Amino acid sequence: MSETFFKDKDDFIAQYRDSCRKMLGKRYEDLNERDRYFVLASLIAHKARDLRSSAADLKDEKQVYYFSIEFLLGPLLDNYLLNLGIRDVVKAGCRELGTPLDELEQREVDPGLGNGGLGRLAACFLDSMAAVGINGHGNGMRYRYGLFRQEIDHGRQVEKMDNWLENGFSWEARKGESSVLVRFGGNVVRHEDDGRYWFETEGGQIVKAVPYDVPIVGYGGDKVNNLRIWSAEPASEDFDLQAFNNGDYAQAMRFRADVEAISQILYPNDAGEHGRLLRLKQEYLFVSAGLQTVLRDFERAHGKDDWSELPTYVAIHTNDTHPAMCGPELMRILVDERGIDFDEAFQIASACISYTNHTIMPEALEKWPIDMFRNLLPRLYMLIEEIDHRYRDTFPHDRDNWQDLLAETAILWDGQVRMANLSVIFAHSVNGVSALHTGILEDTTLHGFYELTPEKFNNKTNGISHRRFLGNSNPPYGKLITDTIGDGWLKDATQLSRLGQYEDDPSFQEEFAKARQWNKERLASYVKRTSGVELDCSMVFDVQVKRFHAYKRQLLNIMKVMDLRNRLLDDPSLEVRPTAFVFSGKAAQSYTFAKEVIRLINAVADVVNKDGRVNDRIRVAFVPNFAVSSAQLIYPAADISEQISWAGSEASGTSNMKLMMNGAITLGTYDGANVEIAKLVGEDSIKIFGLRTEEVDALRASGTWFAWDVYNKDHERLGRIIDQLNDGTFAELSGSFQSVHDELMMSNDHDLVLADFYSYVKAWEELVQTYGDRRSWIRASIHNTAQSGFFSSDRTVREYNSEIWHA
Ligand code: 7GP
Repeated sequence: MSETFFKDKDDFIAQYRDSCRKMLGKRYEDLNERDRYFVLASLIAHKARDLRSSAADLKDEKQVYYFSIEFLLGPLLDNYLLNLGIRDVVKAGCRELGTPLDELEQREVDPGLGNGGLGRLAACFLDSMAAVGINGHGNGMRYRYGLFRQEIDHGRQVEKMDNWLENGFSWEARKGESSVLVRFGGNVVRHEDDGRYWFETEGGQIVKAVPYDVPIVGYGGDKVNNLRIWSAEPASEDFDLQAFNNGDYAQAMRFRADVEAISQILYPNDAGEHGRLLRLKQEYLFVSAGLQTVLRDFERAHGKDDWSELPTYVAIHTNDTHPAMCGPELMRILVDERGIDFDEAFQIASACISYTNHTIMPEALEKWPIDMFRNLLPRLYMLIEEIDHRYRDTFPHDRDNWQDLLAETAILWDGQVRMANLSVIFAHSVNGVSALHTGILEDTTLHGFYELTPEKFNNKTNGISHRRFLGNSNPPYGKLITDTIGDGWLKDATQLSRLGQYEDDPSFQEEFAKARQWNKERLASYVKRTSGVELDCSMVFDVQVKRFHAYKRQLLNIMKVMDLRNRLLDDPSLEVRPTAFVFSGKAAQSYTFAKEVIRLINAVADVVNKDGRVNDRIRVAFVPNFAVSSAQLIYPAADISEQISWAGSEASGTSNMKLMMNGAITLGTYDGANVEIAKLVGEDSIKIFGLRTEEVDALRASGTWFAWDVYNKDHERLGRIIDQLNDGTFAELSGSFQSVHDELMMSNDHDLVLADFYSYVKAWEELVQTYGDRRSWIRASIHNTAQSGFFSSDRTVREYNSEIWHA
């Protein structure tokens, strides 16, 4: 592969120099670092695009379209160099020219086109689909501003605009000629001719959806797929010419701004934005524009007559409910624009569409008020009403509980359009993202559907791109692995299991320890730079990095630190393995509780880190602005991976996989994919604590858990921590934590922080104790990596393909 791009290092240097002149009219020597990065990225992007056009998708092959409102790509340069097999040549060339590759990479923008797990999963799937040879393309949104940049001021999260396009994005190409029109609002008009009738929408707001394409290079470079992200612009025929011609520029500009607003921002909530008109517009924009393109490509390849062939050549995957309108929109195009009969159109749509659920949090199950929906998308609403009507009409009335089942599964209910129900009714396949989660969908969240159509349900345990999260993120460990078992693991992650035979090998262990140390130092210097906190690299690095959410229980973690501090102050001779607690993650702007927990962590950090009585044994760091790029620095440095959501709340989790792959030991509950990690690594290489799902359910059902009882009976220890939330102990930085205190107590410990507290603290203590036995700890670390091959997203997309997409 590599030779087709650059014959050798000198050839790379020659091409790079040439690009500097052609792109910026300057010599390499006269460019600053940012421009040097820009030229390098553009050169590689150019090669990737070339590769894509020369390897155009074989038209006889089935294409998978992965519809997702988020793709959290992260930096791409290093990933592309690895996938194209030119990382070494480029590295050597850059070094010789003057600016080392890793310095150039610091200049790269980290596109925040996603919130968290769901968006990052979509990006991992793109990498894996291309790697395993599936024609799999992304379809999403190009937000002008990505997820906010997080700054910390006096412990508080402050949100700043993420102007990620400021210096351009070398990897994208605007495809103006492939723009399509998308209509909002208007009136549906019925036409009739010769006994045949059809519908057309007239008027309303017409928006031009403009695609930007990002080539997705698969490992080995054999397959280059496409990610298409859409931007909204005023359609020329609809630009407010009247106002413009009359010289009312302000009015004309308002019109433009109104349209552009649709792709202006990513909603910063990872759980539900119902009720916001703009969000509904975003959802329809990328669904409608994406489907128009899909159908046009199908027609070009297969002609216009046989639409029953569509499912043979096209699979449409809907990533959660945000693209749920794929079903009705596909029907609208088939029925209104291609003259297909209603029932047949439904069959075709259903055979194409599949759906993944990513959360059981009730607040994240999307619902839209019917009025709003109907006004914005009148024709789509008509179709949904008709589908709902037929669903009710043909509902099997022979079951005792049919009325409950119908109430649970109908699309329209209580003045709302229920998007999860819409998704399930259209999809031929419905999946959860871990074995436990799929079970909960079947038994609880989507139980009615499971009773009616069990054959639709299946599990696809999540995965991660091992190339990015081990290969790119952890250079010394990656190199050690390659030196030991060859580089075949980059293509086939199951080869990591060969590390099994080195778990007890002293020299491998020593090299592993060195790599870990290097990663810790790299992280420590980043933490110092970004948060001011000094981390001692001989400490245990205990890491919890993810979105802030009550169910993920960052509060439980920081309360453990508060407890540790209390005990050290009471008994200075207490033996505690020196530990650095590292937190990172963002909270939705409007999620007050989660933001207060961030402030609490920073307040505890402030008190602990400067207290000479305890800071030799505990340190706390909050790393601001968690993003893919900082995540890649954190995972490789972790000794302990905190995965402590209450059992039954986390659909899967993926940071658990990224951390274990890098050799961290999981301290976790039996939740999400932790269950599967535990099964794979065995109990010596993971630490499980806390209530199990059945116990959580039973405790809640029993009505015998009272937070105030715990407080009263356990005043010495747990009660003391609860008091410290609002007695001023941590108030110096920016006040006390009354609202956290109240939320914990008034919700009667909804997230079982108190219920799991002792089990958690005990598990943590036992775990860090074993850190002292260096050899057995390192053995367990290597064992985690060796068992992590299963969690490559290559495996996940292969399962999707063989059981759902059949591409
Ligand atoms: C997340 C889940 O919380 C996480 O457990 C899972 O690993 C990940 O999806 C990928 O499947 N959910 C979201 O990020 C999310 O936005 C709301 O859910 C729709």
